Amino acid sequence: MHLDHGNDFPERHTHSAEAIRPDGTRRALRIGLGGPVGTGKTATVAALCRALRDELSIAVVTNDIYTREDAEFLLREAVLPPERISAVETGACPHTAIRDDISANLEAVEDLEDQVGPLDLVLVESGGDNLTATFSRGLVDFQIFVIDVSGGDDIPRKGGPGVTTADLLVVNKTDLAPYVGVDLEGMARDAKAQRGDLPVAFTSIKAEGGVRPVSDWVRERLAAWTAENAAA
Ligand SMILES: Nc1nc2c(ncn2[C@@H]2O[C@H](COP(=O)(O)OP(=O)(O)OP(=O)(O)O)[C@@H](O)[C@H]2O)c(=O)[nH]1
Ligand SMILES: [Mg+2]
Repeated sequence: MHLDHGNDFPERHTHSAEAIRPDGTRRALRIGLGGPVGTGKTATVAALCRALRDELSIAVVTNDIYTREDAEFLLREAVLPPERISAVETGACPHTAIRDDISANLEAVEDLEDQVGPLDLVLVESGGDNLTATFSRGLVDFQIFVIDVSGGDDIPRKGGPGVTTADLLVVNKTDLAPYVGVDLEGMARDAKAQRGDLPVAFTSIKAEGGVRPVSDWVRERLAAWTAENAAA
C-alpha cells in the first residue's frame, strides 16, 4: 500500500457540465450506453439514430479499447453523416474512460458540438465492460445499461451499479429467450427488486420497431431537459 501520497487524488467529476455553452447556446443532452460485451449497445445506438435522426440533431461518440470497430459499423450502416460520428480509442479498461479520466470523451463530445452543432442529443457508447461499469455524471446526464438474455437470467439478480442505478436498464435480445431457456418474467421481477421504480425496457433491438421503448424514453428525457433549460 502507498501511504505517502497524502490527499492529492485528481478531482472526480461528479456534476454535469453547464447546460449553457460559453457562446450562449444550450448544449446537447448527453446519454451514455454501457454494459457487458456484445449485448447490443452499438445496435441500440444505430437504431436510436435511425428512429430519431429526422426530428433531432444527433451525434455519437464510440469507445473501443484498441480499434474503431463500433464507429466503423455505424459509418458503414450510414446511421448518421460521417462528421457526426467520433471514435475514442481508450487503450485501457473501458470504464476508465467513462468514469475516472473522462477527458478524451469530453473532448470528443465538445468537438462534435463545435464542429456540427447545435446538437440536441449526443450518445456516448462505452466499450463493453462488466457489471460495475458506470459513467461519470461529468460526461453524461443519463445512462442506459444494456444487458441481454443470452448472458443468463440471473444477471439482474446479481445486481451491480449498472443494473441497480442506471437511469434505464435495457434487457435486449428477447427474441433469443426461447433458445437459451430464459425466463423473462423472472428477469423482470429481479430487475424490479433491484431497481424499485427505475424503468426497465425489454427489447429485441434488431426487430422492426424494436427500439421503440428506448427511443420513447430518450424523447421523454429530452423534453424534460429542454423544459428545464428553456431559458437558453
Ligand atoms: N438476436 C439478436 N441479436 C442482436 C440483437 N441486438 C444485437 N444483436 C447482435 O448481437 C451482436 C452484438 O451486438 P453489438 O450491438 O455489436 O453489441 P455491443 O454491446 O455494441 O458490443 P461491444 O461494443 O463489442 O461490447 C451483433 O451480432 C448484433 O447483430 C437482438 O435484439 N437480437
Ligand atoms: Mg459496441
